[in-house]
Amino acid sequence: SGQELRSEFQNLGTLTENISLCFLVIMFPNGRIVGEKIFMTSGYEGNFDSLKQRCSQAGGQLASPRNAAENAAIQQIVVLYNKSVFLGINDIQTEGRFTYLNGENIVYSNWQTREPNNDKGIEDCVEVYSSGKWNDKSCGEKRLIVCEF
Ligand code: 293
Ligand code: CA
Repeated sequence: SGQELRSEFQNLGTLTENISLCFLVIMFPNGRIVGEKIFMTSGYEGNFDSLKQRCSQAGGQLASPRNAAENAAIQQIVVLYNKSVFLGINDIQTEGRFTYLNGENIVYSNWQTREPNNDKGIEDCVEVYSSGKWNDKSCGEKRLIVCEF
């Protein structure tokens, strides 16, 4: 009947409102939305391989900012947790050529002055400081996880 249809639509309305509310609660304070991307941390800290695996396991990938707005969102999480993060960017394959996890050369960077310096010849991963600036760092160090979805 028309009345039954109306009440089903009302149920759908309250369902989407509840889902939206759950989303906002989860996004505060662990996530940031930038355009089509969502950046999210779980608070976990580990080395590059461990972070990469965890993001992938969750159906996302390690944060890979492609512009200043995306980098600023990651920076906000670094500041909030007071912990540097590792990006989904490295020069493991070819020293000095930084790529995303799919092997594509990076299209955006925000290096700190005098970085990347490949200090001691062992720095192939990229950490983000609370300033938002990047430093190449040994992939074996432990940093905060931020995934993108
Ligand atoms: C050297 C010189 C420092 C620099 C550091 C980092 C290590 O110790 O100025 O901050 O390397 O690049 O990743
Ligand atoms: Ca460095």
